[in-house]
Amino acid sequence: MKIGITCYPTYGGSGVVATELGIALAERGHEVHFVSYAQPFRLGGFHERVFFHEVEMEDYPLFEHPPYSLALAVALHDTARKHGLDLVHMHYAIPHAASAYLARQMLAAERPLKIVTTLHGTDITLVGLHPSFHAITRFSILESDGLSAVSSYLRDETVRDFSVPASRIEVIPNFIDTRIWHPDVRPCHRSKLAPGGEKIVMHVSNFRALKRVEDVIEIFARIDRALPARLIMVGDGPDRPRAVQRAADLGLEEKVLFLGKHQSVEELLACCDLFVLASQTESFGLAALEAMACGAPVLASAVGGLPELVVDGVTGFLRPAGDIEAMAEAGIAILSDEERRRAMSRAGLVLAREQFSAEAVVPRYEALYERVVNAG
Ligand code: GMT
Repeated sequence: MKIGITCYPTYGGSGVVATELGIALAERGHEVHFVSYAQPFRLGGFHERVFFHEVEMEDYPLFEHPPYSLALAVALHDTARKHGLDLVHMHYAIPHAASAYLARQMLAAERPLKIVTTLHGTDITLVGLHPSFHAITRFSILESDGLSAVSSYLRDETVRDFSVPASRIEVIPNFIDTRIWHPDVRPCHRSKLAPGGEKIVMHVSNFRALKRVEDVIEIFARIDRALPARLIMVGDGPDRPRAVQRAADLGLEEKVLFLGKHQSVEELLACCDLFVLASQTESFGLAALEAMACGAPVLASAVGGLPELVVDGVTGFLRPAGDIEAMAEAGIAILSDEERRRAMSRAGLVLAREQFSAEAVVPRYEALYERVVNAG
């Protein structure tokens, strides 16, 4: 098939999944055309049958807010026309699904163009709910020929808040490439991150408010009182200064390392003893899956789609969002019992490989594409 993919190209789980999907589809013989305002950051190097088309935008003094949605519609239309795309797959509904709808309408007189939209998270649970976006989000979701959501939780939210029939949304979970995300990634950085042999606690995110990064610091402070540990904070975003300040206030500057954005997160996760994701909401929690695939037990909030990924008491622990004491207690329970920690690590690895690998998940997207294209 010839498939167009649009996603946010910068740091973020939806862009990561879209990029990995495109690469996996190309490896399986499909021709993949990424259409976005910049090259997706995980799309480094040459991949056979993968192409990138940058959305061209003309700046004009009248435009305080340049109309990216329109430029994207034109780029999708042109790419579909020139390369004979069978379908375009939009990751994150806003504004991508609306741009795809426009492209389809523009092309309608010449040929059909099918649209698949994958709902990822705040397109449904936050941004899409705002009155300025709700109607267009609902319209463009309903106009898509195929729909998927990354968790049952997100499907149910979409049904409830956008009145989309549940039967129209297929739940296809996110996935990881197990060639990249595995426990024995080299080089190993353990001796540099924890020179005294301390346990390594890790958090990876974009440091937005909903990630509750200050909670991560508080949880670590309690773990640190119980056993020798280091906290590695990976990523960057608006709440990083608050987290840095909280670590300083708690006298943890020597024990908490803020690494900022990192290109090879798998190298870090491979030496992680406990991954912490204390989010307020999370439709899936891709970072937690990446950690599991690298062999780290996960301590996470029992919110959104996280219970569909983390098996409480088996691959890690789930505790209420914001319950710092309960989370710290669970973290200490994992880190102070190496046999249990290893058992959780093994269980997480098996789950990641069996249910959330590219081999397990990508065929489900292919089946969705087939259905959409053959629907006439
Ligand atoms: O929805 C967002 O806030 C952004 C989005 C992203 O691009 O990172 O994150 C969502 O999609 C990811 C990939 O499917 C999921 O792993 C995240 O859980 C989800 N974020 C939220 O639901 C807050």
